[in-house]
Amino acid sequence: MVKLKVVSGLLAVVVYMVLSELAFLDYIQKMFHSPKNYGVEISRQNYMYEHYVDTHLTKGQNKSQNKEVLPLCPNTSPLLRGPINLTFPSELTLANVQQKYPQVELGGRYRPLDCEARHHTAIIIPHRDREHHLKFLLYYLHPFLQRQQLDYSIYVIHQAGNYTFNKARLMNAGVREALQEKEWECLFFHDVDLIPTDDRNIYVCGSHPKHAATAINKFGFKLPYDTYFGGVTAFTPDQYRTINGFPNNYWGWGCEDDDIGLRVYLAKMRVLRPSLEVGRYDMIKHGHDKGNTVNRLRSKYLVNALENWKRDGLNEDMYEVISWERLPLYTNITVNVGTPAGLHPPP
Ligand code: NGS
Repeated sequence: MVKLKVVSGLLAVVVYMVLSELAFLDYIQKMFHSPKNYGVEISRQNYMYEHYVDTHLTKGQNKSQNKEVLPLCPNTSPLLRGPINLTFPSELTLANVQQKYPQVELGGRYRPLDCEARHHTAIIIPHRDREHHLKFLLYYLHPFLQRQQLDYSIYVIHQAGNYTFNKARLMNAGVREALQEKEWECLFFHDVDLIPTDDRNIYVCGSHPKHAATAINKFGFKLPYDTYFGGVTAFTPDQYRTINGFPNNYWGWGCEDDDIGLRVYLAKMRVLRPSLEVGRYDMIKHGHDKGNTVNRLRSKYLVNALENWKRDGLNEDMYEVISWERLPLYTNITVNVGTPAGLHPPP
């Protein structure tokens, strides 16, 4: 009798493991075999439409910087405008953008002047050699966030040197550095070439990780594949710690975003998404950067995510700060992320 129980118990464990493995492989399979640029509708089964804003994260915050206590900002900002059309004036300079937004404090920090913000968001932008994109992003992102009445700061994490780009390490560095400055309640990870075009896409976190860039012009304003988790995503610090942040070993273009999408799935969390009407972005056109060649090992890494995610990520210290500057429109943090041979590889 006891033997029978043990055997059936073991059998159940084996069946469970096989099913989990199959589900995992099916998840990965979809990323590689979905028709690119074709687009899919958001599946209601795996993802939740974000038709509400979680307020539980911010209850009772009224720590004004001034002596006078400001009233809390309204639940829905009266300044929202909905969809806008973008233009990219060729004569625009960073100095113009700076002049346009004098209310932004040094380091790219802003707080509403007439009410106490309900939400506190750090924007983390990985960067190298994309000054042109950065200028337009700052031009549109500052007023976008201000219309949402957020307390926010923009951190640009710049990879030093010429070695292949490692966006994932820059993200982990950005989180650690931003959280040293303030206990941000929400971390937004933002590609430098994506400009949000509808301010109803509120840059706040929810009870699950968020994928904000659901409808990018490049993909016909639809998801390129069901499990796409790239472009702009958001986590509370706790959610980010739960998935152990980004993996550190993706060098070059591709799949580091799929990897964190997978981590969310493996950590048994769900994904919040704005509707396709609201989660709209224009991608500024460009080719692959010289220093960001396609990572040919990316699928191999992704398949190993199941074994690696708890070991490789935010828990490892994979960068060193070279400089930290509070510029008028953003905080510029330049970091050394080294190479696969370490932070100071032998010459
Ligand atoms: C997918 C990549 C993602 C990437 C996305 C969009 O196919 O890492 O394209 O890229 N995943 C795989 O290759 C499995 S984009 O057009 O924005 O450069 O984010």
